[in-house]
Amino acid sequence: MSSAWEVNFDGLIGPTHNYGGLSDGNLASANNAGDISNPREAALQGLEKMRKLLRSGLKQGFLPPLLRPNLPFLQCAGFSGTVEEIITQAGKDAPALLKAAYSASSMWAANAATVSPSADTEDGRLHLTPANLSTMLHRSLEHPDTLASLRSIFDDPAHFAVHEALPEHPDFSDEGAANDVRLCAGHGDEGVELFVFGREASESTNGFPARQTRLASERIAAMHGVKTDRAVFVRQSVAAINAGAFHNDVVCVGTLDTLFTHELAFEDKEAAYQAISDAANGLFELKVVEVPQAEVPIEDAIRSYLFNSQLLSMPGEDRLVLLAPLETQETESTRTYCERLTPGNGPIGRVEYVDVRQSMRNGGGPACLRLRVVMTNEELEAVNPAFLLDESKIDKLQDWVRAHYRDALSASDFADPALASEIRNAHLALLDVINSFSN
Ligand code: SUG
Repeated sequence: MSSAWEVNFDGLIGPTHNYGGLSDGNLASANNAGDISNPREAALQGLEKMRKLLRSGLKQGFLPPLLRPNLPFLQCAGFSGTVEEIITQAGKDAPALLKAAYSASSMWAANAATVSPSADTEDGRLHLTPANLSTMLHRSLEHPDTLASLRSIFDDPAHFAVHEALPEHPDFSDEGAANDVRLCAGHGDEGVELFVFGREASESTNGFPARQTRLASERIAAMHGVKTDRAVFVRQSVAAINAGAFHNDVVCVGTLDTLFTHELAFEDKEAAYQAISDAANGLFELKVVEVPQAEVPIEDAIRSYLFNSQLLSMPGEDRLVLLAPLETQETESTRTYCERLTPGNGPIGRVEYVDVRQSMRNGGGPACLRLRVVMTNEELEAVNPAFLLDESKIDKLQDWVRAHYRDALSASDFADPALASEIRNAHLALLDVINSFSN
């Protein structure tokens, strides 16, 4: 087995975290719309989750929050003048656009990009493509800045290829790694890349939006040079999308040779398992841990985010650990399921719970908050070290959060231009913190 690490790059939760109700089909976002958020608590919860993984011996990185409000977007939408004038005018004429411009949605790093580790690609480089996130207005604003961020982190073309996002058209709707699962024997070995789509490019669907097209997944796999017999394209079930699984990672997670999935995640589950097994031929034997609808109804899976957990191979443990949100422990069917799961002989040996409630109330669990990047030792040497964390860097980021974040925020605060300058100052201070990490 060639050695490689799974590095989790978490989105550092930005100072404008708020409950905008912006995501149709995401029940948590709709149910908590208009509530007052606590950006400080949100960011501290996210950083504590990163600390927990570091302490378990895993490698942890971060992606900085994008600067908000997104003034270039407001300018393109016809607002002009000074920053104060743009914000005041947008607050009066188009509060919905101002809310989109203020969204901190880049925190959900699982949607930042699709990642193909070097073991899977024709040219032996690690490939990343930012997701165009074209289905939701507020999320479609992320990719140009995400591209810049990824290019500054993965900045050595000998090892990394960071592509531009796919064209912004509904035919190419792409939501990144949230709809992908990579399966393999060991992280450094060649793997199978499972791409889950909700619709064909030309298809219009009823009910909640299907945010990923098959065409988008296919073009990314081709662009990354994933070998055709190792790429699998599977359709997400309409039932799952309409129950609120706006990304596949709300009903399915996998790592190494294990796929942990709800019975209703895929349109044709037997065909999906068979296609993965066929693609894994000669590499590994697929283990499927399927949660029956009779034990955990899909509504409970979505409410509790059982599957939006991080499935981790921890140093010194021979079975996998499921890092689930506290809501999974508080929902009876999922708690009972987890209690029964671990004493068995299966691949998941332990469940731990983590508090990311602020993010959860917008539909983002532990798995949404991280982008998994499998990296070899040489790639780790080549990556920009400022974005790889140790505990003292986490302490410094927490100090920065405590100094600059509000403990209460709502959309009604956005029309005040003073908030924008407060946020800008916070970002300038963050740049200083990140610069200090490079030295
Ligand atoms: O895209 N929520 C995000 C949640 C993303 C979760 N990511 C994964 N499943 N990987 C979304 O729907 C809500 C923002 C608001 O309503 O203010 C939001 O964008």
